[in-house]
Amino acid sequence: MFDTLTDSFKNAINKIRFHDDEKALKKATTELKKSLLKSDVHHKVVKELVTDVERETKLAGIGKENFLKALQRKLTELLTIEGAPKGFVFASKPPTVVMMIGLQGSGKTTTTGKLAYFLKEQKKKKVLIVAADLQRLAAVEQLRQIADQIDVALVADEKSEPVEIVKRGLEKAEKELYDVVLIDTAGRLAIDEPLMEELARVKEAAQPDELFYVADAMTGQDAVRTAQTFKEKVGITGVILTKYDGDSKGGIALGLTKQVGVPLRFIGAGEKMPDLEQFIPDRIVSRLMGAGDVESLAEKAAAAIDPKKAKEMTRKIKKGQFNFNDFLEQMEQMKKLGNMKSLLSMIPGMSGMAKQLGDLDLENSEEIKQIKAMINSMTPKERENPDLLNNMRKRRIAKGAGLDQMQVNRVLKQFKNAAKMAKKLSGKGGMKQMQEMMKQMQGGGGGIPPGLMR
Ligand SMILES: Nc1nc2c(ncn2[C@@H]2O[C@H](COP(=O)(O)OP(=O)(O)OP(=O)(O)O)[C@@H](O)[C@H]2O)c(=O)[nH]1
Ligand SMILES: [Mg+2]
Repeated sequence: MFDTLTDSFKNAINKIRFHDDEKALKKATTELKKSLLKSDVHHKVVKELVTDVERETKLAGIGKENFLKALQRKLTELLTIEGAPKGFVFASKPPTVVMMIGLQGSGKTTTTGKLAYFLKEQKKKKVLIVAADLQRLAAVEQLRQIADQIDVALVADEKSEPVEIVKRGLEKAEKELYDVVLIDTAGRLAIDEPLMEELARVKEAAQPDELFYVADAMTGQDAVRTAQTFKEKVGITGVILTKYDGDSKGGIALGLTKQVGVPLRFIGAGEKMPDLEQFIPDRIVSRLMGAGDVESLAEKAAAAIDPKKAKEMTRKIKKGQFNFNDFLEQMEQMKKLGNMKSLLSMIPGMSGMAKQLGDLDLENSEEIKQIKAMINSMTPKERENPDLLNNMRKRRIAKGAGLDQMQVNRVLKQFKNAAKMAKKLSGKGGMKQMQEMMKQMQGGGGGIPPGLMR
């Protein structure tokens, strides 16, 4: 997710040589400055960052470690507003009421769904969505589909009007003890008075704990300017940047908090419901510096993986009994974890690997499609016992899946190898083997040793 930025920092860090001197430091800061500007970080932010890091490194003594420390400190400072909330914060008395506001097409409705999904799956909260966009005809229907998909309650009525529907939603939340109420509002093409007036009325009725400004990251510095205007006119408590997976160079995330004076709280990087991440400064800084974000990874995994099932799976793998049903179940769990690329970038030292991986889509890759088609053509017995598959059965499965027998053989072989590998890794010394493998994959190049930053 932060590929370009992480690369900028890595390149600069590597410019500080073993024999450290002013020249090496100058080279590093020049490199940093150049690449941050290229990633779309605002020039004032870049200047401040580079000047401070340079000064602090000199004060502490020029060297890689001091440079890293200064950079880490400055980045954290840039992304933090003293006393402001980080990630999602619950009101002291439920329900926590959140209003989503922003320009047309910025991603309010999708992000409302993603946030509901995050709160339900990761925080185990009871969430209610209120459809207060009654401008656009299809808006309510769009939200209804999202709410159905993630199985979250919705208050909607096409014939009502925004303030009315918000009141109804709050009453329901009060009565039925919801933890969080998320209000999706209408967007406009540009900032205009009628929109601001409507938002002010909805705000008055909702008395929200949070007003999240949803901004499209691809609009670059425009996102910062509109956020400033919404802050002045309606008031906002946080910003959510969407479409971070697109062509955006990502630099906007670095300057936004400082520029707007309101913290960036979440980042959306994909169209699917799990593609939303909390923006917690020290974790993001760790990731930017190539040291991963083990905490977020652990949180995601803990929420998505059922410990009982995981235990059962490990037992099967150890006994070499991993079958096709288990495979399908694992795929379902993986889906809940969200985008593979962003997961990898949370593992220390793996950000380079995440980049090489490109946009691997677990659900839609050709191989996964083939495996799924094959599994669908199997009888329940065959799914449980891959050893049953003799030539006759393979021919039948190939036909049913629309593949030729060679493809079926190849997939089966891969499946068996993977099961064997998993068995090996789950045994004694498995963890060590895994680490060796990771080291080889990274090619030993360039990254900061994860321990260094702690
Ligand atoms: N790639 C990508 N697409 C996104 C992301 N967030 C939203 N989108 C897409 O952006 C488009 C607009 O999103 P909506 O959620 O409908 O935007 P909105 O702000 O509710 O729009 P209005 O209701 O018309 O004001 C949709 O096609 C979404 O799928 C994201 O993080 N990544
Ligand atoms: Mg919408």
